[in-house]
Amino acid sequence: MGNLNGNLATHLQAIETDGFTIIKNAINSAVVEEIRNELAPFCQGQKPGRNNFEGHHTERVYALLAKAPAVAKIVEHPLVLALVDELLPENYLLSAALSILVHPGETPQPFHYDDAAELLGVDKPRPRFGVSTIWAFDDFTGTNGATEVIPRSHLWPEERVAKESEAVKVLMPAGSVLIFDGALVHRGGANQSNADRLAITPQYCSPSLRQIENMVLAVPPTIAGQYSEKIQNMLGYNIVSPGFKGYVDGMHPKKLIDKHYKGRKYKADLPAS
Ligand SMILES: O=C(O)CCC(=O)C(=O)O
Repeated sequence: MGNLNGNLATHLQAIETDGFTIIKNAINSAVVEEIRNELAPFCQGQKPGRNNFEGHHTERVYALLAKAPAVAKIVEHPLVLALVDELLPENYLLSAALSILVHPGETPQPFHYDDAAELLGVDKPRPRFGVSTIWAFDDFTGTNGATEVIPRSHLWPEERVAKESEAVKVLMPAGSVLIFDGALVHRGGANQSNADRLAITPQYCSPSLRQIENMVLAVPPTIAGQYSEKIQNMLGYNIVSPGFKGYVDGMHPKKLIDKHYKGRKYKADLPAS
């Protein structure tokens, strides 16, 4: 199991400066296998990507928390969340959680960044609105489609165009995680090997941003109930103040998971008077 061991500040500094950091071997091979096994039924070659971004030689599985419950182990991985806690405002959301199985023959993905915060009318460089992670479920090698990042591109102006020569391959063993600023330019690499490359990308965003995946529809209350309160909150089963954002029919959304939920006005945590 990877360990921040007081390196939290080093990782945070790397994300501030370079836009990314890597925690090697953050999960062990048993967890890697458990998640791979849960995903396998959804990766049977039936649903190749629908465009160059998804990748015509790639299989993507969305709404993962409705399909592969062990994925929760990486979504709420304590080392990752220790960093996200520092990088995003309280009550941040899970914006996306999908797997990306890149088959041999895949071409490079277009360069992009994940936060889509330009929709807010805030050009880069801008305050941080998102943090993305990419977990390796196969070793990321020089030839099998390892994610490529452009160091420091989270600080670029909006109009700057990425050059091929600026991209750096993220080489890391299975079980490791790349953590990066939502404005960092990156892409999935070309798979020129003869083996598949599996990754899962949980992405987190500011509570003021719309999630990429519509999480409360993707993971309905009957399924969300099996997860921790932290995950339920990140999916959107929570009220965020100010503004009472997230209520359903005037009520706390956790009531859809547990009809006995007492809501935010419940006083049990207050000292008895
Ligand atoms: O597959 C990868 O390595 C990166 C994929 C990615 O960045 C995306 O689809 O947003």
